[in-house]
Amino acid sequence: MIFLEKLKTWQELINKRLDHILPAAQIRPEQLHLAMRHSMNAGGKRLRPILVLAAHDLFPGELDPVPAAIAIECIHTYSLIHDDLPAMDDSDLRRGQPSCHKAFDEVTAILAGDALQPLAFEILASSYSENPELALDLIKILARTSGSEKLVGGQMQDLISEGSTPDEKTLSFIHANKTAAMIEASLQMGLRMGSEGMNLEKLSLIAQVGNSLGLAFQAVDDLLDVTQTSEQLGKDAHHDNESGKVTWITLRGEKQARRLAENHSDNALQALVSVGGDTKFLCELIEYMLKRKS
Ligand code: GRG
Repeated sequence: MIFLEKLKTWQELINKRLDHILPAAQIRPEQLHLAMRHSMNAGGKRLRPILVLAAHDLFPGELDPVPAAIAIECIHTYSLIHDDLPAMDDSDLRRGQPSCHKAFDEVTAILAGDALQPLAFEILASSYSENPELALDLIKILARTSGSEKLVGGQMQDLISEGSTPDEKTLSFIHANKTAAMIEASLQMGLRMGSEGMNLEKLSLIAQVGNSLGLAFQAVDDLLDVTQTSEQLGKDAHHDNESGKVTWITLRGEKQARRLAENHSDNALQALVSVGGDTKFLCELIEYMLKRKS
């Protein structure tokens, strides 16, 4: 199957399975479940779940990687809902739709984000209960990644740095934790579920792929923020500048930021060679993520 066809097939598979896993909109309190569904189904690219499936397919095994892929999308979507809140990035548009607090209200958006977090861990615990060691490893990876030293810590540092000029070390800390950690976790979880899932060396190498890919992803995200429109992005464009956010573009200019994205992407491809397995789709995905327009 050619790359774009496979990407679409996997996006559709994730969307379909997600619909079954999410609590139904009719379950009380309806407003909360509607809000969770609003943000989860608003049209995200599903890159993290696809990275889980792609990493699993390097050394495929007998397990179904889709629940783990959905669990990471739950955490990612919660982080977007909370990031959009007035107390954080204050964004009205997300995934081409009104952000959760705009479609509902702030209280509902906070609680929808809150509810998506335990849902992620419930999915992991119940979907892989026949293999408790695996379930525990997946839970550990996702819990650590979404915690105070990674996702939440990166977000905290980002928000306290707003309006000032963070040094390059601080900016790298923000990007490694706010953005790259979730991409790293997606690849690690995928590999952990495959036939080489107990190979510690490969797990460490795939984390390097994820770190480089995540840093490339963030640099591309910053470039898209200045080059694309809100319509093209499905979220508020030119937001970094308006909110006083420092990026590689502010620090080093557009040309250097593009070069940085390319270098990180090349590093990811190189590290992937050492992981081995059937790397074709994941290589194409890394290249696609560098060239993405939204
Ligand atoms: C609230 C704890 C907490 C964290 C928020 C997600 C996030 C951290 C901030 C959003 C701002 C931002 C630009 C983050 C870095 C890149 C990123 C995560 C972009 C959004 O991911 P995409 O493009 O989004 O994969 P879709 O909607 O396609 O899933």
